[in-house]
Formats: sequence, structure tokens, C-alpha cells
Amino acid sequence: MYKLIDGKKTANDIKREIAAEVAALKKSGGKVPHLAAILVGNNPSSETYVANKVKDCEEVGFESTLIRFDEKTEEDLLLKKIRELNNDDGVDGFIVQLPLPEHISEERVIEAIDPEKDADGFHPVNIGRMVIGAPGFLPATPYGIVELLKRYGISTSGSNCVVIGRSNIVGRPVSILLSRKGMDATVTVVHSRTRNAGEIIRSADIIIAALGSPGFVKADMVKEGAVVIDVGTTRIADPATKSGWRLAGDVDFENVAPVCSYITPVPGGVGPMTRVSLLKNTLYAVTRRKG
Ligand code: L34
Repeated sequence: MYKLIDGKKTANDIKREIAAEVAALKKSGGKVPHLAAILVGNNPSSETYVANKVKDCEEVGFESTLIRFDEKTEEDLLLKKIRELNNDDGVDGFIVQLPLPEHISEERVIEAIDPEKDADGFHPVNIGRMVIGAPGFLPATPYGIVELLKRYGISTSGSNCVVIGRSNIVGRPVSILLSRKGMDATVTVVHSRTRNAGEIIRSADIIIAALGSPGFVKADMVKEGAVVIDVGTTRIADPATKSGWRLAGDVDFENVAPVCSYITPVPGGVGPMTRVSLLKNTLYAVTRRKG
């Protein structure tokens, strides 16, 4: 029988730990950590994620600020706001929720963020630090995945880990993180040009599915006893639900679960852990800034 990896519960456990740290900080006269989020436009998924991030801040006793821009906002205006946040001593960390509208360059936006306030860990400086194993901010989703594996006592050392997808925010960074000293996995990155993807995935002890294609990972691609981490959260039409849609992961959960040792659900798996990483990075920003 497979074990369900409960990301929601683990995230709540960690939030309690963070809340205790915040309370101790306050008691010793320290600054209340402050996370700001910029949301451009009204992408429904982004709206949900950012609203949950603000709620998480409240739960742990952080201060939070949500800054909204219209879908048609010009890049310059956004960059100006980022510089303002960089220089605002009251703000410890901030994020710009992705995706951004077509006319805005994600690259320029991310590079404008002060690496010391980069709560998402997306800035090239922090990506570079991660690659060489130096201390820094870790990308939110990969950080959450690693934490989840640790808390479930799943060892990555010497394991064959297959990452499906090579995005800048999940696939690429998680592949690097898992192969670092201390994690010590042997990592293969599978992508759209990979030959024999099924065969490679079938060789994995740990599968990280992060391609954004609902139900892509089928039971016949999974080795008996493998650990399966599902990063996908795609909204798909479902007339049976009140909203008319539901969240679908990259894994065909129903058929894959019986083959696994451990598996994450969607929702309630990686998503809540991504949000918790943001809190951890913000707390880290506070301690780094204290020097
Ligand atoms: N800048 N943009 C920036 N940073 C990020 O770290 C993200 N990401 C991804 C999209 N854009 C970003 C997120 O926050 C994806 N992501 C994210 C965050 C939270 C959840 C899912 C993805 C999440 O909380 N998921 C819940 C369900 C929420 C719902 O009902 O829609 C879950 O249980 O999976």
C-alpha cells in the first residue's frame, strides 16, 4: 500500500514552527518579517495563489503587502515599483507573481529584484549561489519538494531521480538541488526532445513531474515502489464541480498510486509547500540583513 505525502499537513507543521520563530523575534524586540507580492493582471490561478500567500503571512504573524497592477501596465512602471521595494527598509522580501503579461519581460523584471530580497529565489545571483552550493535563497517549489522528502524520511542519496520538465522555476532548479552534496541524487532531466522518455522514467527511484501536462505520467512509466512527486496544477474543465473546473496534476494519480511507495496528491501536495518556502525565504532575508 502506498503512502500519501500530505503537503498540506507538512506545510501547516512548518507554519507553526515559523510562527514560533516570529513570536520569539517579536519578543526580543526584532522586526516583524514583511513580505510583499506584486500581482499584474487578473489571472485566476495567480489570484488564488497570491491570496493564499497573503493568508499564510497572516497565519504566521508576518506583515504582508499586496501590490496590484493592471494587465496593461507598462514594464517601466513595474520596474519602478520594484526599485521602490528594493529601497524600502520595511520590506524584507518580495515576489512578482508569474506569469506576466506578454508585453513585459520576465527576465528584466526578475533581474531588477534585489537578490537580498528575492523571496522566490529566482534571481540569477541566487540561482548561481544554488548551483555552487553557497548560502542563498532557494527557488520556492524546489525548496518545498526537498523539504517534503526530508520530512517524510525519503533518502535521495545515490537514488536515480528523474525530473520531467526543465522550466526555470521548477524542473531546472530542482534537478540541480537534488544532485548537490547532501542530497546526492543521480539526476536525469527528461524534456520534450527526450528519446525513450517512458523507459528513462521507468528507471527512476524518484520521479518529479513538472511539465504541466495533466495525467502525463501513466502507471506503465512507473517502477514498482517509486516515489512520485507531482508538481502540476493545471485547471481543467469539469462540469461536475461547482466552479466548472478542477485542478489536475501531471500524474494519473488513480492508476499510478498503487504502484508507488510514496506519492503526492494534487491539490494538497507540493502547492502548499511552495508557499511555505516563501515564508522561509523571507525569514532568511531578515536574518541575512541583520548580518
Ligand atoms: N513569482 N510566480 C512566482 N513565484 C512562484 O512560486 C510561483 N508559483 C507558480 C506560479 N507562479 C509563480 C506558485 O506560487 C506555481 N505556484 C503555486 C503556488 C501555490 C499553489 C500552487 C502553485 C497552491 O497553493 N496550490 C494548492 C491549491 C490551490 C488552488 O486551489 O488553486 C494545492 O493544494 O496544490
